[in-house]
Amino acid sequence: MFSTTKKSGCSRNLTASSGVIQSPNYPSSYSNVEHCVWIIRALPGRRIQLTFQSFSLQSSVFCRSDSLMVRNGGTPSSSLLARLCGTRTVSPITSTGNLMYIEFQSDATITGRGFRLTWSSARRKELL
Ligand SMILES: [Ca+2]
Repeated sequence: MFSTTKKSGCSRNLTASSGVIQSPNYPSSYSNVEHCVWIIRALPGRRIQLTFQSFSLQSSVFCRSDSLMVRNGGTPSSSLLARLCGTRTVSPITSTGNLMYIEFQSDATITGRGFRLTWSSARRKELL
């Protein structure tokens, strides 16, 4: 049941039980004016965990310039689990349900190396 459906550009719908998400061109720097959305859809009753191997985006106040946003659900209006930028160690992020909406954006100047993460889904108790 592995499938990856291409949306536009770097955006993807992900329905496998695990996988890798990385910024465009990683491990080289991402470009200016990127916009990628990854929607992870796990099986009902499962939850999703992201584990970051590396994270380095342009740093900015409130991550207004470049950002990675992780939402607890499958839409852009789902509640925000994390808004990330800068160069940092990111702790694992876990959803409460079987959907996760991940959005990467960069503005018109200054890029960074980007990020790489692995995601996996498991029955609720297995991740806790
Ligand atoms: Ca930037």
